[in-house]
Amino acid sequence: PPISLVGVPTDIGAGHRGASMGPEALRVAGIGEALAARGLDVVDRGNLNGPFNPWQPPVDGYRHLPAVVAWNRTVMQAVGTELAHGRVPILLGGDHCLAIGSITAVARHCREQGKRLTVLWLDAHADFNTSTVTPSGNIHGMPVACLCGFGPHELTELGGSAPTLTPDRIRQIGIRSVDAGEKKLVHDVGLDIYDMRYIDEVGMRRVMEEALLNLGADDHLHVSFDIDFLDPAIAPGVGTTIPGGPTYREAQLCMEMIADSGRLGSLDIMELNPALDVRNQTALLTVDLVESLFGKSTLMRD
Ligand code: DIR
Ligand code: MN
Ligand code: MN
Ligand code: MN
Repeated sequence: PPISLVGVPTDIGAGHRGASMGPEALRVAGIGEALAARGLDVVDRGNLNGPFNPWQPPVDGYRHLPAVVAWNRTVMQAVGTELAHGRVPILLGGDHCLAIGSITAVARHCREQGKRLTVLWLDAHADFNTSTVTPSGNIHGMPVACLCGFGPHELTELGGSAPTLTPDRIRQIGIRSVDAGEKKLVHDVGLDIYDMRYIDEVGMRRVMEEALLNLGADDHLHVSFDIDFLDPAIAPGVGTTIPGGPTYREAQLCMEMIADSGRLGSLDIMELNPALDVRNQTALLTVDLVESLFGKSTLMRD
């Protein structure tokens, strides 16, 4: 299927400045060329526009809520347009709050097409905070909660009504940092979390087999890839590094098994922070992994 790259140059929901430069770092690392070299039809739509980051403290538990809403409306519109044209949108973030708009558009598309949506959330964090339990007020720590109906109505009802998703449609992989109040919430809603301990115990292969189990022909798979999923030893260019993440080989296997499912319909690449990177190595690694996500392998013919 044809692919559209959509840049979203903002760090409006993050706790560090710099993810706004993510889209350009991914382009400099050759994301478009790498996908085109796989024989895919790739169009770069350029960057979306939105409010600048005023770098204000949180108000009532949310930092920059009106600007976060504005960016997410624009993202929802852009992703919806690509899906309606039968294309696979790749969102180049930008911080992870933008997954609210992205996944809200994907959920609407699936409803219209009678498809079931499964979301794979690759992240060090559960991103299930709310205004009352957040330690930071940063909305990039809240997108999964918002999508499940917990959050400000402007975000939970971005697509018209809440919830956009039920927790059973989400599988989280690589989790190793969950805040105290957030722990209770993810437990209460029964979120399907394949945390690092589980990956250690059973291995990435079985984790992915379980996470991808029962995907049928009518399923749309959305991958929301927070680059801090990766171990900081290989991916230093993110705002919130958490030690003990997937290695290069584990991350490759994760991507290859998603590719093998044949169901990938949309992708977010979030939280890449070039201001914290080392000679663009995290962007280059991301492009390498995205090639695998779109089917590159050592021995199989294209
Ligand atoms: C933390 C950080 N849990 C917060 N979250 C991040 O501020 O809510 N998510 N970095 O990706
Ligand atoms: Mn994260
Ligand atoms: Mn995240
Ligand atoms: Mn589709």
